Amino acid sequence: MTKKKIERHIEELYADDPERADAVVFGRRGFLRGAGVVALGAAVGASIPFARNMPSGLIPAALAQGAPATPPAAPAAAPAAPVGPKFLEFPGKDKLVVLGDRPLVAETPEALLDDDTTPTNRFFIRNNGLIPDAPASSGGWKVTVDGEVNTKLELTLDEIKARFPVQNLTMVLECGGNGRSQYVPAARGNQWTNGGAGCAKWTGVRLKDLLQAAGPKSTAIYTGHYGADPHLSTPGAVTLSRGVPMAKAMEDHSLVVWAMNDQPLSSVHGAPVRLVIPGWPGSVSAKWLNRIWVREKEHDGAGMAETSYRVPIAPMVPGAAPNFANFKIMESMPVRSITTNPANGGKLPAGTREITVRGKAWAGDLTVRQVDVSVDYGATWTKADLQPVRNRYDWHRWTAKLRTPLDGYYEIWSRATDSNGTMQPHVAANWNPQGYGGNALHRVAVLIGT
Ligand SMILES: Nc1nc2c(c(=O)[nH]1)N[C@H]1C(S)=C(S)[C@@H](COP(=O)(O)O)O[C@H]1N2
Ligand SMILES: [Mo]
Repeated sequence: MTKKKIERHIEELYADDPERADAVVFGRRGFLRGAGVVALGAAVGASIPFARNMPSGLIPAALAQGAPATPPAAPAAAPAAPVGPKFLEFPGKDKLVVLGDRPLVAETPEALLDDDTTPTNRFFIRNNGLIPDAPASSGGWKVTVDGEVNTKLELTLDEIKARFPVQNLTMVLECGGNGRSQYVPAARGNQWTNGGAGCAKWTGVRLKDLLQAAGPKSTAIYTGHYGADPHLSTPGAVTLSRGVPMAKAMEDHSLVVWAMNDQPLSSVHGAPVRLVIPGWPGSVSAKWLNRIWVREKEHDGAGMAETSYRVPIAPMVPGAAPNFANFKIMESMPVRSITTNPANGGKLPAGTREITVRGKAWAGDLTVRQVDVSVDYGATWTKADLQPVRNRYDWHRWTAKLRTPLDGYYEIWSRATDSNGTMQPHVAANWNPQGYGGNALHRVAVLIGT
């Protein structure tokens, strides 16, 4: 085989059968050297200065799923073009990556999460049903609070705005399935990378104030949330109805909101009014909110049962059939960091000896204690500088400087540690059929001078 042929072969093999490609490149002893270094270097389009640290079993980020929209070109040995992402075309939205058309689901590539506060045009979209028609009057939209309360409330949005103190908070909203694409074997559902999250400024009132106005009875233990979005296929059926324990609903940061980034909510984000219950899977933050049912037991609406938004209590065999008794409701989201600059697949000028890296980190109900960044496959780590949060549930913005001794192919790895001391793992753990909790460290491929 000519060298050219081997190179092409390796890249195709990485696309088709990553495990075998890895065995070919690294050999049985797991060392990357000789022909392996050359072949892998050709496949990623550059020499790999820290090749000696590259662990066996690692599919280079440049070749892995979710890698650059424009993969680094290896001119002579260019592979068949990989199937690229499908970009969203939606009024008022940037080029998000479409994960599903019906229902509409689109994520934000990490590099588009570089803003301090995520602009609405870059904020991810997760619908389970159809987008309801805009109401004739936003102010006249009604929200009912009923169930285990002393006084059933039926308030219009205008009344909600007038009656309770207005809150402005910058908070992360994150889909429960964020990170799902990291699971092997593939988990069921939208294959989010890390882009099922954003951090916006929300304006509204405390859910607690509404609940207290209704007067929860001592039997009130859980909420059930309802929105006006029609079901995809069954007229009249409920699309999604999840809830939270009263203690979470009564937190100061659980809001009923009508504005996002100082603008009235857009239709796709739940106009005219939605919940934002930060830190927990986004599915509890009902859009097009029209009812909060206070329950005397754990809510049993659409999306509460079996393996939906639930994680295993004891680890299960990946790919095995689930035993529903071994699942508990997913509460706080796990710690996560992303590098937002440079972008994955980014190219930097020849001679760049230091990269300034920027990113974000957040940790569900917890805060982030530390973010570490590596440019040598985790052999050494540099502590990032964290900016303080603007309020609880804000994300931490971070920066770090990394030394890049030679031109070539690098991966920037970032990993965060939460306030309990739990760190992002190297690979997604606790496999579950619907792939919740995938929070492996983030890897970004960059090329210097090629
Ligand atoms: N009524 C209703 N509310 C909903 C949903 C939905 O399908 N219907 N999707 C939920 C899910 S799963 C998520 S992650 C967030 C996404 O909010 P966004 O589309 O504004 O980003 O909304 C939640 N609220
Ligand atoms: Mo979600």
